[in-house]
Amino acid sequence: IAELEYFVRCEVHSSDLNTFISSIKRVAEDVRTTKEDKSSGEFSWGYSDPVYRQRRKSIAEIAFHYKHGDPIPHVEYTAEETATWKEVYSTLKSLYPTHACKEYLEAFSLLEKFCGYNENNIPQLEEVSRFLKERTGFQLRPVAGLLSARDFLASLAFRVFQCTQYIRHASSPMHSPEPDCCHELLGHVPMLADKTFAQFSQDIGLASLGATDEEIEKLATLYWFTVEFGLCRQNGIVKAYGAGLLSSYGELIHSLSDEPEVRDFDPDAAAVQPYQDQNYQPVYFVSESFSDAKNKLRSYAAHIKRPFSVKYEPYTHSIELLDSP
Ligand code: HBI
Ligand code: FE
Repeated sequence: IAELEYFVRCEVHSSDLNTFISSIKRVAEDVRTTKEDKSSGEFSWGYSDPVYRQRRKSIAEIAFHYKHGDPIPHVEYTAEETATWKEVYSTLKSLYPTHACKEYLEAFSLLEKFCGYNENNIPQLEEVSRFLKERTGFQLRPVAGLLSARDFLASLAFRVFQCTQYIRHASSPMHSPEPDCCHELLGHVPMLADKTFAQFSQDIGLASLGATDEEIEKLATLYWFTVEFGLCRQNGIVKAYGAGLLSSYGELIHSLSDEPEVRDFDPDAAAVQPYQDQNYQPVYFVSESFSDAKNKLRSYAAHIKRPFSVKYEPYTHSIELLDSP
């Protein structure tokens, strides 16, 4: 804006210079908003809605003040937010019986029974976190938005899943450019209730500790093609287990259609496969089972060069360093 103003002052010599400058400022502001709306991170599709921005700010406060071990504060969702949830929930739910893997379906029905999952209620993170802790030891931690891959993966090593608590803007219920509670609660949570999948997730986290930036990049890509967009074969039929699929009506259908290329899961290939974050994936990886995926990931992780090896100590929830120099 300062540059534009300088340019205008040099080039324009009219009596209504100030009017002209304020119109340029408005254009510049629009350009800035549109640009930021396209990127993810702290800017969302509701960026130009002041009420939505204020709401995001107040829910973010919960995450900023949160300390490990605290109960996660309850959020009183508005009628508009619950209506957005209802649209997402009921639309996606109609696809699950045919498109989701059996581990997902089993956990989903437990969440409906015990955790307030239904189309008229956005489940509370505290209740869901207590459920997961009992099932697989995973706990949720409220987070305000996207973290770096290193920070995000490190918490998985401790069976902590960083979970957003706000919901997408009401203007586009079936699409969100960033994670929101629909993505976390419908995509990630049911899978984290499965023992083997939980172990797989923790193993990616453990592999990330002490890894170089290049290795983190590869692990984040591996995470993308498994935890976010993974497929698996069950009784000869391909089903979805990735959270990015199970929280997106369009991509869930696309992933199981005959459009995309589908390859057998191989961590070495998945870790370097270029991916799409603006469009549907052209390639997916299919695992034979979660224990097969976990074993393949473990041998992949064993080849990562690192200054130390680590072991998770489940009794104290801590990481033990092995053969450190
Ligand atoms: N941050 N809050 C949050 N949620 C995610 O799902 C997430 C993240 N940061 C990075 C990330 N996911 C992945 O893209 C991988 O880089 C690990
Ligand atoms: Fe996710």
